[in-house]
Amino acid sequence: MKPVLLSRVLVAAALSLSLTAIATAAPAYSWNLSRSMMNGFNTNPFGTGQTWSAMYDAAGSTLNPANFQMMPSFVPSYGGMVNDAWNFPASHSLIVSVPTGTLMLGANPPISRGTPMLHPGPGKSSVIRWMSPIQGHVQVLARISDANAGCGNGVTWNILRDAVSLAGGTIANGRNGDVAHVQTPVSRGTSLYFVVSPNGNDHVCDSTIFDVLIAGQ
Ligand SMILES: [Ca+2]
Repeated sequence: MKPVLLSRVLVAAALSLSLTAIATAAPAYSWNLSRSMMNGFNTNPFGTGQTWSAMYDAAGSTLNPANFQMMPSFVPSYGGMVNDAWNFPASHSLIVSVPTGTLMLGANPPISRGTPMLHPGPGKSSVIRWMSPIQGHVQVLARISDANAGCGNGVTWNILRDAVSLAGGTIANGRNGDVAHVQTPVSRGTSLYFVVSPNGNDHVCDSTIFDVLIAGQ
């Protein structure tokens, strides 16, 4: 092969390798609430890109995002338990939390480290927001279950896209659970809200597991 031709072949090969490298580097476009909590929960918003926020409904259980506010206080080892929490101090037990070890709540089954948990206050919803960094469609898979069957009357839960209800239900006290699978269009800045409300004003034993995976398309 002539030197000039060989040089062209090598340049073409190098360009091809370069283009291949660019084409295989894609963002994950998936958001796992537990993973985000475990990789840094002491800021609010939290998670890579700060897509998640711990919030509460300042007006009660209105399901109206205009009333949702950021949880103001981070409390490591909330209540002396292996459970880091964002809370609203003026409302007893209104928290968004994540166990930092195996969490025992009374005689209930142990709750694993990294399990997303919400506890509403008296008449006030606990809320997690995910704010979309992408334009497109997402699939949301969530499982909602009662973490404390020791007392109370269960909870209601909802998933909202901005002010629009995508899914919801009521979980009776005990170990019952619901599964939500929804698909929705999103724009950059669209919010999805994951809401746990006390089912009336009875908030006792309302610790609720809300496991969430969001996958973009
Ligand atoms: Ca309740």
